[in-house]
Amino acid sequence: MKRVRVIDSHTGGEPTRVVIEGGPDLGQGSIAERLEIFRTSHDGFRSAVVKEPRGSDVMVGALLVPPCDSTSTAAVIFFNNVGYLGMCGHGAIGVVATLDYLNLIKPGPQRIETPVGVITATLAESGEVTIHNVPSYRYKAKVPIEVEGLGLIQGDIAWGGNWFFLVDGLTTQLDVKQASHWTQVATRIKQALLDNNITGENNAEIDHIEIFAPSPTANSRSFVLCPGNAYDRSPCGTGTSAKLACLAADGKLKEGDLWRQESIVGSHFDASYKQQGNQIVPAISGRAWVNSEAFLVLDPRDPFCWGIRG
Ligand code: PYC
Repeated sequence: MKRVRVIDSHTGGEPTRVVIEGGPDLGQGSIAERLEIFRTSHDGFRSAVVKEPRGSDVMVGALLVPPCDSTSTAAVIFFNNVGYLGMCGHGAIGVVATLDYLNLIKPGPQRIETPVGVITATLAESGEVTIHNVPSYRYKAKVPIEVEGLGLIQGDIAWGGNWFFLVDGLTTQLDVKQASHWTQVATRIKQALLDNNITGENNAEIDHIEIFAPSPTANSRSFVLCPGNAYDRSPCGTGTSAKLACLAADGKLKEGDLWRQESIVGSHFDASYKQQGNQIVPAISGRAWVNSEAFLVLDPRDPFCWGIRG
């Protein structure tokens, strides 16, 4: 019987479950090596923490591991219902809110290691957190693709800590009541990318799809499909980073100017960027709220101890 201490929060409606104690020992290697050990030797722990019956398809897990660099506050591996994420913006905001809740940090900048690079997350006295994400860039613009039920559409491919396909102009309205419709549309776009071997750089799978529409209260509203086919309730920190990279590449947003991204549930991230060569460093601000503290009980006699797989 194993007890795993977790703290749950949500960032703009999107949940993060931070594992505080009871996680697997992943050794002392680089964070990429530890991610590989997690994936190959402890994948049941991932599904036990985030999948039903303890979690849900929407839940993102965050395993805190000792940082490689002593100046870092933490190192974190994010995971979900189907695997592992490079970075996770809403999740990083959730981790910082959790460390604040535990009185482990004070307001100010926190260096956080992730499998795709180091980010800085600055906690304000108000509780707002600003992530300076990994450098982000547009890889390809206006990529045409034939999608079942949509015909020929086009989208940009961009990196924001995960790979995104960004589609504008499909609709003038994104309403949460139509979330299952947009899930189907985005799933068909993802399938078309796979079928046509359209990838990110170095053949990386594009596992996040973003659909944009106008918003009366923000610069843009988005629907974001995550790898396990759940949609992001937050505006997606890595997705907003990818969006900024496209806006910067198109000359539509100047360095330092504010971009307010709204999610399909109506939550917001405020964002801006700094140019770094031909990439950008996005700054994404939002707030997470701790809403649960618990011990998960992993009893191997339970037939669904490791989650409902599939
Ligand atoms: O906020 O970057 C994000 C994110 C990725 C997947 C879910 N949320």
